Amino acid sequence: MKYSFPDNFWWGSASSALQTEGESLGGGKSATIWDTWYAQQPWRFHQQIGPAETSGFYQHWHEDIALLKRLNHNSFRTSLSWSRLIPDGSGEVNPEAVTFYNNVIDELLTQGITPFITLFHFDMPMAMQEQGGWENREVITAFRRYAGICFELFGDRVSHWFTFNEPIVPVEGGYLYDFHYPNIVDFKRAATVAYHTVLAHASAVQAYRTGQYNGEIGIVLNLTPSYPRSQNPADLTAAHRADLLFNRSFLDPVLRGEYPEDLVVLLKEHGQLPECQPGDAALIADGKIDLLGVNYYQPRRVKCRDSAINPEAPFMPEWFFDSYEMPGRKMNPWRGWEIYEPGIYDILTNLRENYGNPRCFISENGMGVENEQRFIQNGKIEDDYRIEFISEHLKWLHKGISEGCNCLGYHMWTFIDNWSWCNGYKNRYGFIQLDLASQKRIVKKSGEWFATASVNNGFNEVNEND
Ligand code: BGP
Repeated sequence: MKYSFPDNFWWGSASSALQTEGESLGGGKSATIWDTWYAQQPWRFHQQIGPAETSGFYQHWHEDIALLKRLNHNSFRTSLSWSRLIPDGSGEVNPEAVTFYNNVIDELLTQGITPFITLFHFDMPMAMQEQGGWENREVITAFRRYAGICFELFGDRVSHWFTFNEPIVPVEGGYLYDFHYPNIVDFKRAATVAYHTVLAHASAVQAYRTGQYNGEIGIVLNLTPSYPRSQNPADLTAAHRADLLFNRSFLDPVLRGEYPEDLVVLLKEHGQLPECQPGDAALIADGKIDLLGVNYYQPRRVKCRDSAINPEAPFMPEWFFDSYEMPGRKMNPWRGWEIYEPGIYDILTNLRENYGNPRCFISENGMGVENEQRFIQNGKIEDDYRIEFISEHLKWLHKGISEGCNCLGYHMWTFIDNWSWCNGYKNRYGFIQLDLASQKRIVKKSGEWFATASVNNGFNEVNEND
């Protein structure tokens, strides 16, 4: 193989509970913020499709795990649903949920697929949100208890745990940019939510260490490299600040056990620092991880602001930078995201050079495309664009590994077309096509390509891979 990967490289994909399970108010599960928001404002969701309409993993788990096997996955990440396992967030455990997750974990293991389990993937139980969500420190206590229950129930078989998936996203969506419930725009509250999420993460890590389970614990971060428009000092400062706010606000605490000094100074200067309590710093230091999941979809290009700030407008991250549209950039027009494959290499190199080369893997990478039916030939979606997307990213990943980066695997987003939050089923990401109405599943060309790459532990140039 021209691009071959280290032995035991993780080939697989990622998904999440709410985006696949269905039965969003069945099987003893209670509402998450998504169920509530959808009930209140269904028009905020593409084609008014809500979290009850999914690929139905709650019913189809057995068949879906057989499909994972067919795609030659040796590992697979999904999340547990807090509101399914502990419907009121902090009380009784739901036995039906325990049976369901035991079945899933046992079947994955039977099929030789290592389960990677996330504890929180955007799906705050409504019962916890009603208490203030991550703004309330009591929710941190409830999360630690939930995490401990998961470790006790499943830690004998699950040895790769992740506290959070992309914890900055609920901060951005729920407290800055209005794409998650509770649709607040308030930087200080956003900063508090981010800070408390770091504390919740560290608290769960502590619980894991105390229990001395046989495995490792980490977190999944969406690292979005900040590229300045130019080497002009004003552009460099803008990029540095965007990096502090969107990447290092989580990356530094989980890898170094502390916040970057520059970030603290910046927020202090603007009166946006969250309230700290004695013991927080020690807790954060205990939150250092064993394994980092890196989600990479797109770069962030920035330039210095060249317009004045409206003094009446709410304080926002954009006080420090403007987005920059690089001429000639390659776009995924359906999702509106730039495709920049070297970004994956830059992230890994940054981790190697500046963070002690931690154990890590690519935990999500993918391409959401609208109306893929137009690419059907002989009953199958011929998604050559996705094969190109994957292989081009894998080449840069391969280069990173060849230079010494400690990257252990590559998981694609996602296994089967799934419910994408406010975007519903608009952009499809799966290796497997889902017919939502009939629930029929058909493997796409990219799924077959990936299955071959996994078996070969690598690939040649795309057209030579058959
Ligand atoms: C990541 C999330 C996933 C998934 C993916 C695709 O940020 O971890 O849950 O949804 O992005 O993004 P989207 O669904 O917004 O197109």
